[in-house]
Amino acid sequence: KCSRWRLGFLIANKHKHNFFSRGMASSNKSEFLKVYSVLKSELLQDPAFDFTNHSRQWIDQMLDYNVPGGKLNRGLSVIDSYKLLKQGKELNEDEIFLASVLGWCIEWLQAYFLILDDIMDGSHSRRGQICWFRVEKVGMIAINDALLLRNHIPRILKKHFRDKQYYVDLLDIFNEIEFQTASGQMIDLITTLEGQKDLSLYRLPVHRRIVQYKTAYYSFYLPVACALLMAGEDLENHVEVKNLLVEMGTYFQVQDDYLDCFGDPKVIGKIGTDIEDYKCSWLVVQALERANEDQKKVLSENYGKTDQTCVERVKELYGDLGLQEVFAEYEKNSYEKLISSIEGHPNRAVQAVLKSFLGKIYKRQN
Ligand code: GPP
Ligand code: MG
Ligand code: MG
Ligand code: MG
Repeated sequence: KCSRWRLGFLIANKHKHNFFSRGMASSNKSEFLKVYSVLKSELLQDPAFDFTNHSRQWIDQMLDYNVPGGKLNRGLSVIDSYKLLKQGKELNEDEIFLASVLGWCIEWLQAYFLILDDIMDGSHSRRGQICWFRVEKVGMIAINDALLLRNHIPRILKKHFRDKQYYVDLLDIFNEIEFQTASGQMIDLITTLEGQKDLSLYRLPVHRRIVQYKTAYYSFYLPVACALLMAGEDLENHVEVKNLLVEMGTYFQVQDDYLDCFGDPKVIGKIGTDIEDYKCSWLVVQALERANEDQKKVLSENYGKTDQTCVERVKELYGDLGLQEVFAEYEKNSYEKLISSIEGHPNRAVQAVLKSFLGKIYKRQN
């Protein structure tokens, strides 16, 4: 279903699209990448393990393949958010470095999730390259690599934050959010199991719960929570900000569901699998809400099949039901609602953080 030609094409276009970002983000990507190199070399000299050349080389290549090749929005957002929270005050090099380290911890978390998610979803490509577990000689070693990435996070935090008074809060937020994400992934997976018996279970509240947990907390709340902790804030005083970011993260995952089907694989760097995987995607939920009995029959006969004619039949139905327009309308409404909630927030610096986030994702193509 995913020809060599298509993958080759994806790889050829990787650099054209993948290192692209926009919005008010002022953080410097090349400075951020320098911190990646620092963290990598620390991990490759971790005294808790007696590395051989072979094992060191494996980790080195595994990190380069999986950690830095995405849009880096989550990681860069920690720095941007921290800068905005400290408005007016000059940041020293040390503070920028520490915010970058936290940003990388989120990128490490994301790399760990994506390796496993691609196995679970049976995906073929990611960030313009073949999924790690599909690389020759990797296979199921990818599962252990994911475990190592996950274990790198507390090691990085210990090395750089153990003396900070917010150290324990950092460890706690990473643990909490990993738990929420894994729980979201669980409901994504078990909903699929139920849906295969009864497609009518795929409704908006079910979808909302899945995406809130599997995506919104780690992608949107975590970067800001890290910045708030570094700025000396107590997270309990920022429940409003959290709710707003979870809303934004929900919108972000709806975009992901949309792009899975309608995005350009060369730009999103991956080939969608939601239709084949019988996923409770935003698109199928919208389709079920609008379909007549005949169209529902088309869905139940074609959804969840790997056969490309079935996939095409589902896509055609999405077109007939005007889902591209439905999405455009949803996108516009979400943006307006989010902007007005943001403007209702009493703190100007926080408003700036949230607007910069929203600016980065509104109408994104990748
Ligand atoms: C995105 O879902 C969700 C995750 C990457 C979280 C995974 C969580 C784990 C505990 C493994 P998705 O499958 O729609 O993402 P994509 O479209 O990028 O594959
Ligand atoms: Mg996936
Ligand atoms: Mg998934
Ligand atoms: Mg997806």
